[in-house]
This record gives sequence, C-alpha cells and structure tokens, in this order.
Amino acid sequence: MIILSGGTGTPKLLRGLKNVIPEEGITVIVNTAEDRWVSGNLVCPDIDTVLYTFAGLIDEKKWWGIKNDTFYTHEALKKLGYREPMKLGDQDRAAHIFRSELISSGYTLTEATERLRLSLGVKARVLPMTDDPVATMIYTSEGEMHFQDFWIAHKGEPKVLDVRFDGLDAAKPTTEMISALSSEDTIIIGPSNPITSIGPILELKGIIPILQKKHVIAISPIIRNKPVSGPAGKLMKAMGYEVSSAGVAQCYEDFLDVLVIHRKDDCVVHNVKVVKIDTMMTSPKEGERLARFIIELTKY
Ligand code: GDP
Ligand code: FO1
Repeated sequence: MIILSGGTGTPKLLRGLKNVIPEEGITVIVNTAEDRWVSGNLVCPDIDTVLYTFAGLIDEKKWWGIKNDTFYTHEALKKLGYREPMKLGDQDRAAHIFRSELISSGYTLTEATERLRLSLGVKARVLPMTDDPVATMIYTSEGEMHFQDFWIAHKGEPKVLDVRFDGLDAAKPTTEMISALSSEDTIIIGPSNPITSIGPILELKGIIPILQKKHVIAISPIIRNKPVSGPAGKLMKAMGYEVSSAGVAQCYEDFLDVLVIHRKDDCVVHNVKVVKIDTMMTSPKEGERLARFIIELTKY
C-alpha cells in the first residue's frame, strides 16, 4: 500500500495501518517542503514524524518529536543567547545530526532516510518526495516567512496572502518514489494539509499524470468546516478553496476517485465518489478502524 503523507494526520492513520497489515507492505511518500536547517542540522519534520510513528517513538501529544525527550541543548543554547526557531529535543536532534553528517558526506536525503529507517528498526519504506531542497514560504501581511516561522514564531496568526514553494520548479521527484508510485494501482492520500503537505508532492514534475492513471483515494483532513489541527483551513482559504471536504476535493480534482469524509460531515462534494466513516483518530484503535475501511476501498 502506498500513501502520500505530511506530518500529523497521516501518521495517525499509519499508526493504525501498521497494526492491520504487515509494515513491510507499506510505502510512504513524504513531503519535504517544511524541512529546514536549524542550528547546523537538517530538520525534516514530516519524515521524522513518519519514522518515529513506525518506530513507536512519536510524541502522541504533539505529533512531532520523540516522547519523553529532553531539551537540554535547546535550553543551553537559549542561556547562551541563541533562540532556536524550532524547539528541538535532544534525541530528536541526534537524528538530525546523523542525517546531516550523512548528507555532508555525499548521501542523498533518500539514502540518509534509509539509514535512519534501519537504525530505528522501521520496516515500512519511507521515501522523501525529492532529494533537492524545497522551502515552503508563506507570504503574509507581516512579510514573507518560512512555513516554520509562520507556524511557530508567529503562531500561524498573520493574514496569509500567498503560499509558494521555493526550489520546487527545479526539484526532481526521486526515482525511488516514481517507481513506487508507478508500481501500485491504488494510491492513498492521507488526511494531511492539502496546501503545504500534499501540495508540494503534487507539484513535482510528472506526479499528476501518474496519479491520473491510478485509483486515488483521499481522506479529508477537514471535518465540516474546520481542520482537526494545524493551519490547513487558513491556508486553503488564502489559496481560494472552501474550507470543507468539497474544497479538499477541489484541491485534488485532476485525479481524485474517492474522498473519505467524516460520517457527520454533510458537505456536498461533486464529481467524486464520497464515502463516510468516523475519520477522527484520537486513539490507535480509531486509526485501525479507518485503516481497515481504506483497505476495503482499495479492493474496488
Ligand atoms: P499541518 O499540521 O497543517 O502542517 O499539516 P499536516 O499535513 O502535517 O497534518 C495536519 C492535518 O491532519 C490537518 O489538516 C488536520 O486537520 C489533519 N488531521 C489531524 N488529525 C486528524 C484526524 O484524526 N482525522 C482527520 N481526518 N484529519 C486529521
Ligand atoms: N511545532 C511547534 O509548534 N513548535 C515547535 O517548537 C516545533 C518544533 C519541532 C521540532 C521538530 C519537528 O520535527 C517538528 C517541530 N514542530 C514544532 C512541528 C512542525 O512545526 C509542524 O507541525 C510540521 O512541520 C507540520 O507538518
């Protein structure tokens, strides 16, 4: 099974899916446009959340970082007068250091992710969307800023005028992710932010034509008129989409076959088959139930 993922909603589904089908049979294609160099190391929030979820390490209260991590280095930097733009845990930082050392010695991000995957004992395949640097920039009433600054330092508050992905035009999808996508009949798009998590994957050259030949099932991250978490609503609105499952369907209109929406969401969605179930995944069991439902849909 192949799934496109960002960093919060889809990992909740993966936490369920790995208890329902063998982990070896899961391939996840992950957004890298929210990646950022912090304190000398490359932080890849979405890749790490997916890896930590499979490894059973994810902090399930925040859905980023490692549970029970300490923040000694982050606090020590603060005492020295340097405020990191992201609050990095000590164990989480170790993964960033390992990744950055590998990249500095010539490994690609895909190869470095594979090394981390093996070290963490993850059996699923985790594939970055590209090995090239891409940065999500949010254009706001307070100026242009990196997604992480918009979300963390500015608490997602400034009015959003536009969203752009620096480096995306020149970025190549990896051969690993193209061959993974090409080898499956059905592609799942997890409940992730359609603008800043799935959007960059879709904008890579050649991805939409592949998806148009596949059976594509997406799970809506919007329930009624609100995202479960994060800035998806604000960003969808800024980019001219309705904040609803109909808006999500519109983001994917070029290739979507089935949209899974919450059973209490009475949104009218045109031109795509809609199926309903409880899509809230507060507990692992709820993720498993949704995973079983999705597996049944793949047997169309
Ligand atoms: P970001 O946090 O907006 O940058 O986006 P991510 O792609 O990392 O994931 C967050 C998305 O997952 C949000 O749009 C949420 O609405 C969605 N999400 C989080 N938890 C759930 C859940 O339990 N069910 C559903 N359907 N969506 C969820
Ligand atoms: N989100 C926050 O709101 N505050 C943080 O300090 C923060 C640190 C952080 C460190 C590592 C990491 O992998 C993710 C982190 N996040 C933090 C989450 C991140 O900003 C976003 O939620 C993801 O990029 C969304 O996909």
